Amino acid sequence: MNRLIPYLSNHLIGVTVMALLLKTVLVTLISFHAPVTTWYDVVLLIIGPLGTIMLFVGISFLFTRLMRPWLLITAYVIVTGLLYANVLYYRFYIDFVTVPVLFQLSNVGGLGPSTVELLSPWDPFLVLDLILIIYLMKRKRKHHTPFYTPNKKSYTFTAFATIAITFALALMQTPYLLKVDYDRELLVTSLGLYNYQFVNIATSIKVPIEKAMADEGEAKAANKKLTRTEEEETDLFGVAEDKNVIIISLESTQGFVIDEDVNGESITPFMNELIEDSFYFSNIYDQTAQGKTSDAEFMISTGLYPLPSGSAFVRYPKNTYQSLPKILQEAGGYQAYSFHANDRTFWNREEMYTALGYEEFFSKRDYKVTEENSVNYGLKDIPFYEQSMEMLKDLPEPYLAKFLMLTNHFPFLLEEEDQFIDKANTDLEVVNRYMTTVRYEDEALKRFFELLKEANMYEDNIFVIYGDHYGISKQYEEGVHQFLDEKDTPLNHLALQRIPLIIHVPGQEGREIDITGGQIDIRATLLHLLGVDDRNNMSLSRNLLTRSGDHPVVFRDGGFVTENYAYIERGCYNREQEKKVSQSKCTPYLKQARDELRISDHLIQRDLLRFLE
Ligand code: GP9
Ligand code: MN
Repeated sequence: MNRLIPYLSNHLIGVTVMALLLKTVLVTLISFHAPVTTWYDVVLLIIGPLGTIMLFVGISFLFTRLMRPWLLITAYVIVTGLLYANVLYYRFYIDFVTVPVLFQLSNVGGLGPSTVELLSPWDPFLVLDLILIIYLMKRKRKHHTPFYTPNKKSYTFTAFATIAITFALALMQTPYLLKVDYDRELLVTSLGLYNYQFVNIATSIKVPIEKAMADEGEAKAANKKLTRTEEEETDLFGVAEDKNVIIISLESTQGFVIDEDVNGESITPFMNELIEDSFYFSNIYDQTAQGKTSDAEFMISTGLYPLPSGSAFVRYPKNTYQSLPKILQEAGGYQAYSFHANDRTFWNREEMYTALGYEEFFSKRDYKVTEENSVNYGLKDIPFYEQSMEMLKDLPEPYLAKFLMLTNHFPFLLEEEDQFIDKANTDLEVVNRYMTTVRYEDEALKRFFELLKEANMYEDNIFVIYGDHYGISKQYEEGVHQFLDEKDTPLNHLALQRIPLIIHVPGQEGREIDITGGQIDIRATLLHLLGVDDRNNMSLSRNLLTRSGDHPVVFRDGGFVTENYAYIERGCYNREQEKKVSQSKCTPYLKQARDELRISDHLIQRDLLRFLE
């Protein structure tokens, strides 16, 4: 002890760095529940915060020796403050503070009166190290020992090198890390809470620059290109006028499961029955890209295509959109709500929902999520609906309520008690399990309808139920071909890209509509059924009840499918003849596809809709 105290006192900078590091590591483990399963994780956990802490503390070198103790304390307060702000924010939002939130303290204070409730008796431990630091400083002053500072150059080099190594290691572990800037949990656990702020800052600089390049002329030109003249009248226009709208996103649900069974037991018994009394669109294709669930939500809300890379939800949440909630609000005084028992920041939903005009987002924090009622990504679909009902009951009408299901998500995990059918019997376990999670999803849907009926809330809705994207990726598709007893051909692969689309209006007679269409068309179709004229809106969505089978359904990679032709995997196919044909047959459609994608991209990336409000 006799030697230790003077030693620590001499190395005050090192002591401060170590104290802040230790605290950050403990908080990351205990408060943020960082998953540490490998040695690699341990290394990242420790070096992640180290470089940035060193930089903060090192700022004191830039000033006179007299000021250094004060600057050291300032660095301590900043780092501890950032850490504690995140601890509090995380306790409430299960999320991390972003730089803009920090600058708008009222937002962090958005915790408001509940902040007191968020305090824990353990919190004072976060500043326990301050006692040691102040004691060491006082001792220094008493003994008139100089304020020891390490060599500036090597210190700065070590700090930057540590940061660089952290990024390199994190990227080696998760190569797409910087592309998923929506996944703050992953960023914080890979890069450390403080390095994550760099990513945060970089993102917030890039977006406004791209936006600044746009002008009004461009917006008008795009608007002209989109003006539609087709006849839109059908006998179904307005059949669901003034009804509440319930939109259900079936997680990872592909069309092939409909009417299929495993060992004689139906995979989707409820949906099969529902289809009998619904408009069932049997040829609708998945058009999502890297934004997956959020891309489907984006298309349905905006009538625009997903982005070529990344998710529009993540990259353009500050844009102006002519969204479904806004159109319905204007046309019929609707208010829009989204129900999804996941973190608010996943796919940046919280922020994007505001831009899209949602009134409220019922997310994980609004549900009782326990180990017993969760599987895989979180709350199971049946308790999800049971709990959602309680919130739905209180909403003012008319409402647009969107429900995002979750259980049928890769890798399709389910407890024994929730398995209502046998697994399939293909060579691929993932595919075998998929049948059981789809069956569970179907059961949850059935439960939701029962609950609505029990509460006398069933009749007054139009239900739009759609598969959000594929569940079985190309990697496992062989198992599906095996299940369906078909060959692995490009056209069979294309057929598997279909998702179910069921539009149910209680009281309306069911019919199958086999027009070739895409998810982007859901919006125009729904508006038509609600009796809302969509022709003046800037969207690429086409009404499935009037759509031409010759108009290409555009995929994000530039491919397409029409009634007769398809362009996939760089080949042009005649679908009826089931054979590859000359590229020239596809050329006009390919151009149309490119044009549509270009207009959509410009509208989003240059935020053109803001000029046309
Ligand atoms: C999670 C949900 C599922 O919130 O969106 O994620 P995804 O299907 O997009 O991977
Ligand atoms: Mn999904």
